[in-house]
Amino acid sequence: MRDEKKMGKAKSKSKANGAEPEAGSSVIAPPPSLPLVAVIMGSKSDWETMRHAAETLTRFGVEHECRVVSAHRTPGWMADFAVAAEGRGLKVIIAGAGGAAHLPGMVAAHTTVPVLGVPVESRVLRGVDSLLSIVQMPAGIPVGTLAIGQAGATNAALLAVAILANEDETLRERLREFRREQEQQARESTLEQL
Ligand code: RP5
Repeated sequence: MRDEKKMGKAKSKSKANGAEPEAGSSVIAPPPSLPLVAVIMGSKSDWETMRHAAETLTRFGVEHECRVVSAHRTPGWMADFAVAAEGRGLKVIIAGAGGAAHLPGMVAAHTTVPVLGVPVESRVLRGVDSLLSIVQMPAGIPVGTLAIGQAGATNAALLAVAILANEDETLRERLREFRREQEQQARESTLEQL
């Protein structure tokens, strides 16, 4: 969070659009406000998974943007996005991709902003291909790889919040509160008596 007033506004909406960038666009347009986290994905078809990252960031009031950026279909635009990330003030990039999931690794190769990779469940191989593509980075270019699918997307956002919370005590307290609520729900769970 940059400041509390700004965060208050951000709680209600993200800059989620899931929209394709304009063909041939090589300039990253300045956003109306400054997102701290980017949620990017290789295809619009990844949104059903990646929306869980966006929803979690919204829950914590973290300014973020959501974009389709493809390592294969928009390689030049992907490189422009990654190179511009630090200068735009992004602190974490969450990148989801499926199949030959090169997006997280290729983005990480172009920036020192931390990249968290979410393997999207692919149709043919159920996301195992995505997982192996993302997790097996060569030493020197790290991608923090999460679980396949919704859990990975949610946890990527929670990790992004934890990273930002290192510099933001308000956000740290929201994380603690989230854990308390989660624990309470688990402890209060009741099961059908057989
Ligand atoms: C990857 O290819 C995307 O991340 C997506 O998971 C997968 C399939 O893309 P579509 O064919 O559904 O656009 O680049």
